[in-house]
Amino acid sequence: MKKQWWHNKVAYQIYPKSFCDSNGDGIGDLRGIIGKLDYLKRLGVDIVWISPIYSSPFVDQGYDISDYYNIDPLFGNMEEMEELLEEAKKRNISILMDLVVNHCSNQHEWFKKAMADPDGPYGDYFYIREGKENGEPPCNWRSYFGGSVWEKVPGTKNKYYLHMFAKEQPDLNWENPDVRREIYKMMNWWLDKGLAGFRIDAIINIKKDLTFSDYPADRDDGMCSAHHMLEHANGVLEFLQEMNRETFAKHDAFSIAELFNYDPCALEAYIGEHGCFSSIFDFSTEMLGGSEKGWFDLKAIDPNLYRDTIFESQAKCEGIGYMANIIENHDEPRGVSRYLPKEGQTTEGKKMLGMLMFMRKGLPFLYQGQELGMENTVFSDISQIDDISTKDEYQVALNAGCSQAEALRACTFRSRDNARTPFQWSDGENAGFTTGKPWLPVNPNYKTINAKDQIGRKDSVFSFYQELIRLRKNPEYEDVVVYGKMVPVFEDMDNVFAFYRVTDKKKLLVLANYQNEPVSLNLKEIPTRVLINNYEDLELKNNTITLKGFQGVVVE
Ligand code: TEU
Ligand code: CA
Repeated sequence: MKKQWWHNKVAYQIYPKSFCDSNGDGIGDLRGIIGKLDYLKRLGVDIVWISPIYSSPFVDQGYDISDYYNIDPLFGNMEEMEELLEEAKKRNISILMDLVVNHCSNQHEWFKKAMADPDGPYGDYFYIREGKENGEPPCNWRSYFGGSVWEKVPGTKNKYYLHMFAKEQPDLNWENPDVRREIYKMMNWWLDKGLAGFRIDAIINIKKDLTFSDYPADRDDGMCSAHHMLEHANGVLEFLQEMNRETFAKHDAFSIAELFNYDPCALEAYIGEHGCFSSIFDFSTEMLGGSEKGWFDLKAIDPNLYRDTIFESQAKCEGIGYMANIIENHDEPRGVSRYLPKEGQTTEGKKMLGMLMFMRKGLPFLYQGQELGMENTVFSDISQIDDISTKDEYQVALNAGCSQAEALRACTFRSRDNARTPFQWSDGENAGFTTGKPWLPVNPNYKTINAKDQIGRKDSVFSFYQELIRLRKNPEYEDVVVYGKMVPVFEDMDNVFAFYRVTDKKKLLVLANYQNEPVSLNLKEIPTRVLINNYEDLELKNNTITLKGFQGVVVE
């Protein structure tokens, strides 16, 4: 694989509303981020992706953009953004913004003009179609956030516009070259400002099945999830190659896509040497346990399945491209609450999970608070939920016959708000996140889980992540940690997650005991050095290693 500047880096996602509030309005902001750059540096972060900070009515927390050229006043202003870029540069930190161009906000001027004159030039910036003769929407696709993807154009007899997500997020018509030109212009404008690149939102959706025809219903509502449309939409790569040519390539920018439901045969076209993106997130484990029925039907994730899924995903991209590894993001529950069995949700278990993420091949992409072992929060009532998606899934669960208590339990476990609670900086008021009232309640466990307690404490989750990062950057091990081939071992042992990382010169063995019971493993060679260990001690006799419950080690 051709080496790239970002391969040996460590990336970090900031969810700006919940990171750090500098002015006491209860909402995180740019000044707050600037003040925490040294914290990120101390952890060892090189690349930071900030979720949307553009002007927005916040129907979907900034993923509904009303002006791509402005910073929302909630977060600050353009001068502060420029200051952030400068301050980050001083610390060798690259900044990525979120690129949300499948859709914009219904408050964007393009959409307002389109609604004022659906047959005029701006009407063609969106997908506006005639409804069926009986007045029903053009087809039966269900949006990702529930209900039809079609919404009536006000003041028309039978015209609808398309929205894959909320009705306040109308989809942009990528078939229209003017739209593409406008988008590229905006991207280049930001890249010229000194941005290192973009994280690209929901991008597979930009290509539609232009027949807009009905599909077989997959729920009692007579509709069919919009993601089925993707199987019938051909040609997304042409748009993406053009986007790469017109923007990223010109700036040597870093681009990482949120890519779901893609054709696996096209992996090379996405992230190969001449691919249209630098990288994509590996979401293979995020998909586990999912159900067409809804969140209420989620299945628990077994450690063996977790392991096998990761091995499979690694094998798929070996020699093709370099994916980014995560255990969580702002759309997911906290990884430690989801991928560790209850008895493993301890400091050791959290470290083990972090080790497995950092030691596999790919770019480690931390989500804010992961480095502290932040956990899912508790919700006692649906009214405490902010997230548009959770609200919909709660309704889906009720419609399917769940009791209110069942629906709440299912949806809160999966809720995106778990990851969106304020960052836990200290055990002080509001976890040190704000001096005002936080926009989303702080997780009550902040007294025991917070940065102030963990920074500098040798046995903390934070210090362990620092160690993992130091190993990745240690000149002696960098090559094997960054590029070493991943070779599974002990795969037929239940709850043992183990693999080699191998180059011509070095061989590391990563071992994790994903259960409470100790396990003894007979190794082919006697380890020469222990590089990472989430416990203080390690039982090693000749070539037999005995791991305690949820113990994880890296040995040479
Ligand atoms: O997510 C796209 C997406 O397809 C899902 O992960 C989605 O979040 C999920 O179905 C809802 O539970 C991206 C963003 O990451 C997400 O925050 C936005 O809501 C979405 O796009 C729309 O912009
Ligand atoms: Ca603020």
